[in-house]
Amino acid sequence: MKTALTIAGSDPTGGAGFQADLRTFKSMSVHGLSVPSVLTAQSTEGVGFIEPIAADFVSAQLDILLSDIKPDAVKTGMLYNSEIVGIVSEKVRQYSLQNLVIDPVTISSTGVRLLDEKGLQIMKQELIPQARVITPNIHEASSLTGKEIRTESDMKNAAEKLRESGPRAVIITGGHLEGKAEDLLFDGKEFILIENEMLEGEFHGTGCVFSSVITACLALDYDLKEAFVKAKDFVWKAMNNAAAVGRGMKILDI
Ligand code: PXL
Repeated sequence: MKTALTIAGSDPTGGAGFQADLRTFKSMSVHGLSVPSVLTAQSTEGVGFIEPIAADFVSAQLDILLSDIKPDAVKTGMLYNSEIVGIVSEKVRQYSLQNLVIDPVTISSTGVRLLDEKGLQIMKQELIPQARVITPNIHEASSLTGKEIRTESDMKNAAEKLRESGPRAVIITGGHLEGKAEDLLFDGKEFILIENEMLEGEFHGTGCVFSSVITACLALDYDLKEAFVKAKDFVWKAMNNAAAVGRGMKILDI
């Protein structure tokens, strides 16, 4: 059985965070491993409080797990601060973790900051260069490059710039360009753009689920283009069947 590890935050709603990652891995028939990096108090209406796990304890979770199991793929989600980003980068290097997918979670859909400024810098310097692929949304791609993204050509420029920072590939999701939802893959050679029509409504956890499908696909030995097509299709279907389990954002049907 293939295994995938998520190093991510806890979302009690199960819509995002490691709970959504594990549900996605399960639905892709990959065994999920999980190392929580931060706890959140939240509902479908938004994030209330954030409690990071002590970096030493993140480190202990990784050491004990990784000295036993070598995951076929690994993803990172919400890491919150520079200490946690630093430990995760160190452990990725120490255990030569392969198929690393970085979802550079920086801000929640409701506007709460999920990675501090120093954490963002360390992520750029130490973690991103080790990635097989990074999967920022448009806003995260803007924070990482320091440039606003409005057009398809801005998206392509951002993908090129991000790839220069070291990952083998970049996928920018959630372009809202001319009424279409556009996702872009750049692997250093070609750009692949996939378009869908926009769906009405507020959805929670789309980025987590998208990057988890990519991670599961890499664990299953898909190539990155196949993984990209699969992830886009998976999220599209899960959004179409999303449910309002609370008063706020809809949760994807994984
Ligand atoms: O969707 C980004 C995200 C990731 N991880 C956790 C979150 C959120 C958004 O709220 O809470 C734990």
